Amino acid sequence: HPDKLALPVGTTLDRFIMRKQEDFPYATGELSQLLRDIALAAKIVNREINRSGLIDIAGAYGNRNVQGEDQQKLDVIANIRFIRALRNGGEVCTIISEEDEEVIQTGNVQGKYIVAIDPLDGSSNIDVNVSIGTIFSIYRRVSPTGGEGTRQDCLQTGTHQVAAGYVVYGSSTMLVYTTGNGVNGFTYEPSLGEFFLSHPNIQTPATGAIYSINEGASATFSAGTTAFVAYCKEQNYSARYIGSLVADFHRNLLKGGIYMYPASAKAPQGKLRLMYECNPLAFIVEQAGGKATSGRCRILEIEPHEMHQRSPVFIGSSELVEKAEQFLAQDN
Ligand code: AHM
Ligand code: MG
Repeated sequence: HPDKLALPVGTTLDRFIMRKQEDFPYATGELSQLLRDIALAAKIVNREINRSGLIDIAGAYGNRNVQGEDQQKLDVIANIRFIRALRNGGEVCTIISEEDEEVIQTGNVQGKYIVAIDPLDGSSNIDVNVSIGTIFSIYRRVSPTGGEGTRQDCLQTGTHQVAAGYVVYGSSTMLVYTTGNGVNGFTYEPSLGEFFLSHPNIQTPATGAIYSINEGASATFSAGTTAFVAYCKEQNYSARYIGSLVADFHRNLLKGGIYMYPASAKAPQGKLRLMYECNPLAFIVEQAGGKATSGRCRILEIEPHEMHQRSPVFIGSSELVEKAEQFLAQDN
């Protein structure tokens, strides 16, 4: 589906979503509404994150909440906020969240969409003021409306995503998403409470000079991963690893590079979750011209059999991922 109109930098997210919807003559606007619900929850979570450093100070002034409860952890708050926004929005029948063991039925039995979400990824970074993120993925339900979303609704392969995105809460807060028609990035202007188009039609460089992996675990890497990391060093690539997936991914998307969370002797399926982390970022990277593989196959084609399933992932610039695949072939 060709882009009928390119929208200028500075377009608000709401307007952008509305105009994109006009490109699809039969669209009912439900997906647009769902994207706006996510953006609203992101603003709320952004506010909570920015205030988090103040909580102890406020506490010191006797400003604790009336019940004297301990402040809830931010990842729990983010989970509650996103679920509430999706429930109130009405378009989503079922949510699966990295924070919840079980599926969440919203009660919106007419809702046509399923959302998979990691509400606050990299939460170990909060205490040290490092960027964190939200990652989401949207599917159309396959079961008929009128009842709860089913297991099959929730366990669709990544190729069935209708939209995916992330929010990075960093030096600026940004929302980046795709509906399968390119990738666009929006930067939050807190004084106006709006996201503005800042990165239209993101294309990731075909190659790059950054590799991102937790090398502390190198003793447990496979032969293929070890050889590829050695190759990156021979090429004099820069090592960059924040330890916050969204931030590492976002940097490499814009600059060119490869992010890896491999299988290891300790974690044979790697660490990252297929439904909440690998699939949404794989959809985005492919839409931006990049690639994502598990080392065995394309991430988006992995058959999920369990909500919280993990997968190894090698994701980023197409030439670097292809190079990694060559080295990883020896493990298969
Ligand atoms: P989390 O979902 O428990 O926050 O863990 C995911 C995070 C990612 O943000 C990051 O890329 C990865 O874990 C880092 O893991 P490690 O410390 O093993 O390198
Ligand atoms: Mg996570």
